[in-house]
Amino acid sequence: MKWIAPESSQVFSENGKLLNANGRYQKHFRDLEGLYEDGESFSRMLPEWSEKVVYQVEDHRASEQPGDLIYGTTVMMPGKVGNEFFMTRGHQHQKAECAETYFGLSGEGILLLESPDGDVEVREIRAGIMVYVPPYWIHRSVNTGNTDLVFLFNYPSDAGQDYGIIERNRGMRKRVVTDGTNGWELKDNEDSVKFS
Ligand code: PAN
Ligand code: ZN
Repeated sequence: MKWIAPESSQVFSENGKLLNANGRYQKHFRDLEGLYEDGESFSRMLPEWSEKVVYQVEDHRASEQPGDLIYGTTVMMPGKVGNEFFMTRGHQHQKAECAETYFGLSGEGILLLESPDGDVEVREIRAGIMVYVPPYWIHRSVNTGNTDLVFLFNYPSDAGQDYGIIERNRGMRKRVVTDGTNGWELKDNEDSVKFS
């Protein structure tokens, strides 16, 4: 048996840099068409925003062996499309029984969670807060602040991500919008097929 070597990684809280990352990807504004309720605002922003990186992920993957772990960081830009805060695509794990942890490094945001029964939960993400994503819950992070939101995540190597579940449900049941002052509030997504 060839043993996987232990490793340590330096993580920078302000910009999410993970020094020994061996995986990374970026999401541009243009990649997120159809995610936001206000399609007109999205189209209006497109010329200026199209090529901007709205979030990026760096991770460390030692192996794909069941039982192994992937860890990494996400950095999300602040901003809104209409009243709705910038967010990730969101997903359920392909192996839905796989859990995950998020740990806030800097900025302010929330993790929006939805159970298979349609229960919605929200947990704050900010420096020093660990959020546990239980098996089966759909999860999406939202930057509700004015600065980059940076967090660390950790999940099983064989978990995978099912992005189609949110599309099939025509969105999560709740949207995260400005409350008109400096905060956020949840708003029903009337398009959601599970909405009742
Ligand atoms: C995270 C997310 C990451 C980007 O690593 O994948 O924050 O969000 P989307 O995958 O929804 O675009 C995670 O939850 N992994 O399982
Ligand atoms: Zn996940």
